Amino acid sequence: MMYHLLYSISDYISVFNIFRYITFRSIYAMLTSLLIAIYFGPRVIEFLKGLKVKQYIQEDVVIHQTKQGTPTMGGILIAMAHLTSVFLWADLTNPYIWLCIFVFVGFGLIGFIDDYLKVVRRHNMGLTKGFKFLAQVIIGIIALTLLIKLPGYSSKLYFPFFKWIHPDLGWFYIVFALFVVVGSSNGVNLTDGLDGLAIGPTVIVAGCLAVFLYVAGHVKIAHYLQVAYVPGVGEVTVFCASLVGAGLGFLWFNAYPAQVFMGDVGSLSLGATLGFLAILCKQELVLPIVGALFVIETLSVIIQVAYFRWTGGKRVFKMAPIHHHFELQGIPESKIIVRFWILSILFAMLALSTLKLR
Ligand code: 57M
Repeated sequence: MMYHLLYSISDYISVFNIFRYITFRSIYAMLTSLLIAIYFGPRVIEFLKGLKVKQYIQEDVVIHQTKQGTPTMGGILIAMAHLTSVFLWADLTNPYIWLCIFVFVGFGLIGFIDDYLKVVRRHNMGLTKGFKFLAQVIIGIIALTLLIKLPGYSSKLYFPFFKWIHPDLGWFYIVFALFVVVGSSNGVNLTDGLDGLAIGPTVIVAGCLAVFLYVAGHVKIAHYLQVAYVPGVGEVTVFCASLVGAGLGFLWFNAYPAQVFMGDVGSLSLGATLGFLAILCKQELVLPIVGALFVIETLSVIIQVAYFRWTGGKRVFKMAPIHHHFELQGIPESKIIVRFWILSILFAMLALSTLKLR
């Protein structure tokens, strides 16, 4: 809104021309969501405490019993700060922005219902796995069908190291992209088991994707780096930057020892949004590199469950996802978290390097 208002008067006051620039608005979108999250954080936490929206910790999680009663559903704070900033700074005539909002809010609602049911039932069980998956698939299909119908967006698949290969998947692209969105959503959800463990890498991945989105939306830079040019998608950099700000603002309170958890309302929504952002800039195959931490967490669960079934009860890890394995080895929680962040930065650097590799 700020964009529309201030840019429209740039004809009379030339200094307002600055609002035309994606880079300028991205910086302010980030600062706005960051400050909103930090300012309203304590109020939202008190509000959640007042509603008794407290995390139920299973008795088997001995190491986490001290966290019993920590308010959850802090994803609401992320959503509030992020959406306000997007409405202020983004070009709301851009269809990609609306699709991002749809995915962010849609997956957030699934998580919200799941969290709400857990709170009402005072148990760690929310929606059934089947229902949650079905809802994720429906939201994903709607968003992706609308996306590939947009002029300028193609169903071609681009490879990071082999830039001359881009097969057109046609309608099958929706199935592939759905796997990316739903997989990413669940990957972040699985990672969200230690203070700041999910939001730190989420911020790093979003920051990295902001670069990819800017490049994909800039005809000259895209051609120079030989990556797919997607007209109009550069505007999503503003959305991405706002997500970074909201994430950092949430981290302010979720940092060890956490005053609030994000809940499924945060994790499902953030994960799906990251997947969708990678799809928008045609970096679906770079996402497993930049988000390798989420992939490792997910793989640790798959390996653990498969091995458990195959051997009739033996385990590869002391407990999956893998962050629990390190906890049970006696490594302090804060050390595991910071080390995972460091790995995440490393993966982001590797992903960015693919821009120059072919
Ligand atoms: C989310 N939720 C956290 C919080 C957060 C198939 C199986 C691997 C599924 C997996 C699972 O349920 N994953 C989904 C994990 C929970 O956090 C809440 O959930 C939200 C995210 N959805 O925002 O509201 C707990 O995590 C801790 N936490 C923090 N700080 C944070 O900032 O400390 C969360 C955020 C919180 C808090 O203690 O209560 C969770 O871990 O439950 N299941 C598991 O992850 C379980 N693993 C397991 O059973 N492994 C098995 C097999 C099946 C692979 C094995 O290794 O043999 C773990 N979860 C629990 N117990 N509850 C392990 C032990």
